[in-house]
Amino acid sequence: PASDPALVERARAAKDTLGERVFVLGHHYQRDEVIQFADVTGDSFKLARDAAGRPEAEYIVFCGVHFMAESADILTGPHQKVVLPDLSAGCSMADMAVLSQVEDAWDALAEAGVQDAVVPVTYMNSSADIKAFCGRNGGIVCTSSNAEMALEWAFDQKAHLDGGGKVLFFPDQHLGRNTAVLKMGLTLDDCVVWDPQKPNGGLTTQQLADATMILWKGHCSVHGRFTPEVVDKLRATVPGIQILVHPECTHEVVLKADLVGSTEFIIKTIEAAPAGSSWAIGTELNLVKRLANDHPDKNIVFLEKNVCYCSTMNRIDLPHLVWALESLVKGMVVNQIDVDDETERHALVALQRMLDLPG
Ligand code: CIZ
Ligand code: SF4
Repeated sequence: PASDPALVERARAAKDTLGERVFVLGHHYQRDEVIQFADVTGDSFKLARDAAGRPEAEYIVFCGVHFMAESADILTGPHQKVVLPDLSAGCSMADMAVLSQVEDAWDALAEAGVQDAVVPVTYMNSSADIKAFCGRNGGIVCTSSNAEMALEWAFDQKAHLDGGGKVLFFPDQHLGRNTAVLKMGLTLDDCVVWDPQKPNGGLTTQQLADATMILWKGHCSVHGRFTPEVVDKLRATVPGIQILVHPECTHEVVLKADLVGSTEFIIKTIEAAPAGSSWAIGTELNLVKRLANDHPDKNIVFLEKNVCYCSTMNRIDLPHLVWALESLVKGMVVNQIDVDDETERHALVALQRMLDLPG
């Protein structure tokens, strides 16, 4: 449905009034009604970088979810204010790794006598205090575009140890497993899953000693729902269809796909695809619909009908954006995301390690 013309007009007017003072970032999974007002679009990594490249903008309005706005706040200057148009736009995956749980796991690794060999690696989709934990404990942040390089970096930190190092990877077990097994040459047997709901993660000391990848039991409530069966069905019914999925999908789905990669990779792949080619895409629905609209010469379908939008991404709608922008016009900064200095300092260490990765 087209967005309400009166709201479109109000958003435009507020943006015009604010001019260069405001910079609006739009994540690929956002609604079209919001994306039309984004100065730039991107995945969480690109948006954080874009925000850092706009020191003249007094206000960064982040159309995405909470952890992304936190990362933007960490990577921008103290004079810049980051606004999240709806504070309830969280990420269920990020919420699956709570700092106290991660600290408990860390202590358990010490008790098992393996902590010295472990490097913590957190996916960008985590809260600022989890990133700060990684900064304080020799760890690094990664995204779905650079997870392989981040794991290589992590194992390099412990290359001097007999038997090498281990990685504690959170919150997304699927990205961790897919990267370890499909990119790093590890086997499924090298991976164990740490369940924060169970004592000692549900693992024995021997299992912790033997594992190379300790995967946090977290997942994305959207990407985790695609199934391998639907891939088989599509291949049987649409000749020549290619399956393109995000690495947050389960290992079984990724194994059956033709191509796997970050949202930026998915977009580039579709842009480069020949006219007439057929694609089933396993990522958030707003992005898949936009790709289908923008490429009418290609046959683009959503991988699985039963999977729906990311409900928290969708909380940012045009009324919330208008409210945030009009408040700024009146000099009121609503829904500011302000990470405390101590957390910011340590989180920046882990983020900087990622930004310093080659490539
Ligand atoms: O699933 C997400 O939220 C993704 C892919 C985020 C991002 O942009 O890295
Ligand atoms: Fe979180 Fe998944 Fe939504 Fe991304 S798509 S914000 S990982 S719940």
